[in-house]
Amino acid sequence: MELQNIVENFKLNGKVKNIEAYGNGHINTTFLIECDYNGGTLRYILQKINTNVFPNVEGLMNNIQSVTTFLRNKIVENNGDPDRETLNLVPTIDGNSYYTCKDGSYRVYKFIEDTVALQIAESNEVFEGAGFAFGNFVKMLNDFDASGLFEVIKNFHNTADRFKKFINAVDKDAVKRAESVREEIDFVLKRSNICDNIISLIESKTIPLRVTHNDTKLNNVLIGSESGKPICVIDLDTIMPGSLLYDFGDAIRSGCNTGLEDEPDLSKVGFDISLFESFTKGFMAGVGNCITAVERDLLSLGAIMMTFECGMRFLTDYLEGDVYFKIHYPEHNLVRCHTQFKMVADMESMRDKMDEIVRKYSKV
Ligand code: ADP
Ligand code: GN1
Ligand code: MG
Repeated sequence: MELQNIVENFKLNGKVKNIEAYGNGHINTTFLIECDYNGGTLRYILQKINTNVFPNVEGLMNNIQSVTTFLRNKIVENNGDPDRETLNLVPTIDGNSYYTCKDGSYRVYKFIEDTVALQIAESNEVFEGAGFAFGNFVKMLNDFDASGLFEVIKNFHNTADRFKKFINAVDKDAVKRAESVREEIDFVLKRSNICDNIISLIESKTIPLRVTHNDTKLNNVLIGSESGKPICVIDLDTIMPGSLLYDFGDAIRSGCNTGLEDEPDLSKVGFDISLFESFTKGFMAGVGNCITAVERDLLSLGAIMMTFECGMRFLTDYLEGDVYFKIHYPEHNLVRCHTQFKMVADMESMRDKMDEIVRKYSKV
């Protein structure tokens, strides 16, 4: 079905004049819709939901609906702007949160104007702001009732389970790539003993299970184009019970890299400790006293674990024949794996400094 026919099923204002591909996500397929409206242009985001990754669209969309409704109320209470500070779903003509046809399932969000999604932290100030936004996000959801949340991807950040899947992929060697990535496989095997570090702390209740975002990549927070201040945390597909260490860790993984996640020239890739300091400062301010002392002491572990896990996921996907992440060329997942492993090695060598920084900004 043409995209034009699909968008006719949503309650858009104005007349659709253009639809084009948009953004840099690895999972969904995102489009920008432009409408003529009152002599100007009104924009929306259309997304085709990746049902390979999210087979239960109903459960996924119920999560997003309930979390955005909850956040809206919080933002109003805090005298914020609920039309910009959280995602706003545009309902279908039938009043549903998504539309399904033979081509797949689609949803529409209001476009948040005058913002940018950054692939790389442009300055310490901007990254400190992102830290505040993600810390505050965990804080805002502190009293959200998680019992109605559907677990969209089971074991999403269970690194021990990810390790098992990795070993299966190596053993199966579906596309005969294992031999060519022996070094990368060894990098993972050498760290097999750390894989259950976070999950066992959750299971023993040493750290709390919270409602977390779980995909706190830098480009999942929209930044004001003029102000450089964080405006809205987006990409709410993976909101689920999880650990604060996941959210802190994944943001460090993506934002403290001096290069892009898929930079082929590894001399440009590395862990920037000054960006780590900025993010930590912002995150601590945003999360306030919602963090426990045990969580605080594990933040740098979280950063290493999330980066390691992500590199292992890219390598697993490479071994399985690129069935999960969108790729733009055959070695793309391997290139991504290399950047993550370089970051892991850098962080391992700077762990003490990272811990010192965390303590400097700790409020608990
Ligand atoms: P994916 O799960 O594929 O990463 P995202 O939901 O993160 O998909 O969207 C992809 C990109 O689209 C974002 O990085 C951002 O640039 C843009 N985007 C998404 N939602 C909005 C919105 N409501 N307003 C403006 N830009 C958006
Ligand atoms: C995916 O959806 P996106 O592009 O923000 C992935 C994350 C990875 C990230 C790596 C649902 O995030 O877990 O960390 O790519 N999302 C999902 O860039 O698997
Ligand atoms: Mg995204």
